[in-house]
Parts: sequence; structure tokens; C-alpha cells
Amino acid sequence: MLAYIGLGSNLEMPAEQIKNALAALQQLSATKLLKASSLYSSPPMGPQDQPDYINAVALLETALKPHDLLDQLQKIEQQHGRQRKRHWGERTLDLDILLYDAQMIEDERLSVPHPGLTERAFVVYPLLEIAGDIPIPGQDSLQLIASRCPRQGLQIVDQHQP
Ligand code: ROI
Repeated sequence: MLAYIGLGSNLEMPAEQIKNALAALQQLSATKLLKASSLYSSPPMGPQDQPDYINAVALLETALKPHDLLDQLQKIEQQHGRQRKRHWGERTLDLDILLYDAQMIEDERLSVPHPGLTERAFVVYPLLEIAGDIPIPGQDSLQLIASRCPRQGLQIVDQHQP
């Protein structure tokens, strides 16, 4: 199965947090890291009195089922000292399942496709970089979503080295 993961951090050397998280994804059992986007910076969405974020998107090939993958992602967040100070506030590391194959999942733990996927430039543009014009279940194509999504101050900080 193919899963796209969103990564975000705005505490404790965010770029390092993202790179370490990508290394941890590479170590997951029954999983291969197929692609990672560049690192992007953006002003916070939500309360403005917090540092800018670093975001990226990764593509995994995985045999883990969605909820098992979520367990593993939450374990990585904890191992990397996840702190969350307030709702929509600063965090050390955030890992979200954006897409899991063409599945639509809606329960108390998971919303896939991730609901932020259509409005958040820091998800849309990194995803577009590695996925191109993929279909999003229940939504318009990513290209069309991007064409309607302002960049919201999003900038590439670390061009992906192939
Ligand atoms: N804002 C940006 N720019 N990037 C994020 O990853 C991010 N994550 C969040 C909230 C607090 C909504 N704002 C964000 O969870």
C-alpha cells in the first residue's frame, strides 16, 4: 500500500526534527520510504505568536494497516520528544497520514484523506512536488486543489537532493 505522510515541526531545531523523523520512517518495519519532498518553511497557521514551521511530505510503501501505521507514527512522535503546548500551538513533531491508497477512513482516530489537505499550502505544495497530479479520494485532483490554494508564505528551505 502507498501512504503519504505529512511532517511538521516548529520547536527545537525544526529542520533537524524533520530530517530525524524521515530517518525514523526509513526504519519502520514492513515499510519503505520511497520519496521525500524538499523542506518548506511557512508562517504558523493558527496563533501567530509561535515560531515558523518546517514541513515536508513523505511517500511510504507499507504493509502496515492504517491504524497500525498511525500507532507507529505516534510512537515516533513520542520518541522524538513530542511536545504540544496548546491546541493549534507549537509542537516538536507532528506526523499525519494524508492519504492511504485510495481509502477514505473516518473514525475517532483517523480522517483520511486528511481534512487539511485541501486548504493548507504546507501540505498541498510538498505533496504536489512528490506526487504530481494524483487523484484525491472524494476531492478534486491535487493540481486543481493547488490552483485554488494561495501559497500562504510557503518557501522551499532545503531543495530535495535526489
Ligand atoms: N502551521 C504551519 N505553517 N505548519 C504546520 O505544520 C502547522 N501545524 C499545525 C497548526 C498549529 C495548525 N499550524 C501549522 O498543527
